Amino acid sequence: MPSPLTLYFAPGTCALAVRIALEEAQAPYQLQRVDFRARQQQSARYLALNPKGRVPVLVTEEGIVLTETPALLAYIAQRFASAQLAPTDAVGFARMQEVHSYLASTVHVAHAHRPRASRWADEPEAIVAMQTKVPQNMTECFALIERHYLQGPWVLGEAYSVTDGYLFTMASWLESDDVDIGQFPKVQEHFERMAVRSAVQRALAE
Ligand SMILES: N[C@@H](CCC(=O)N[C@@H](CS)C(=O)NCC(=O)O)C(=O)O
Repeated sequence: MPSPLTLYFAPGTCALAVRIALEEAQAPYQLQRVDFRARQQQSARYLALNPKGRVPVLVTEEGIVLTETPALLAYIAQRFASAQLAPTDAVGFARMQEVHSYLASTVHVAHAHRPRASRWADEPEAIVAMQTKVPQNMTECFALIERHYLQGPWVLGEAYSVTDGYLFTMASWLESDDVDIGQFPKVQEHFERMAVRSAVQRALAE
């Protein structure tokens, strides 16, 4: 019997997007919770698995360690291809990667300036200045998503994909970033439709 996939995660993080994808794919997987309060992501044992000290990490059935949310989402979509969680044509797949790259490199980083501002500066005034800017930056990111990326009814159009759980995860951070999701009617409607999907509810359960 092959080992199930193992997802290293912490609640409230981008690992939720991967967990949603695993649930949607009905993949056999087990969870390993990383305790951020105990700084377990910086423990020698965890750093041996992921030297970046971040979640998510996905260990495949063959024992291969994968990191970076866009890579994990593409892997799950291809490994469980029958679940049809990603476009198979070249342009559709590239568009999915485009959205994932934007979420990972721009939206996630804009959000991280609130809880993780000390990554970028040491001076308390600089940290406060960066945190103060988060609502504006997140508003600009979601205005762009609303106008250009959310095709409807799902992010990539008619077909549901791993991208939907990724956008849902980032949209779930808006409230704590002091951004009213109601400014973005398509994002809000998508968020509400996602929240009632059974795979999403299973992924949110502890
Ligand atoms: N580029 C990575 C970012 C991963 C990341 O920053 N994860 C955060 C949680 S959302 C984390 O593990 N933070 C722990 C820390 O900063 O100590 C990805 O997209 O997977």
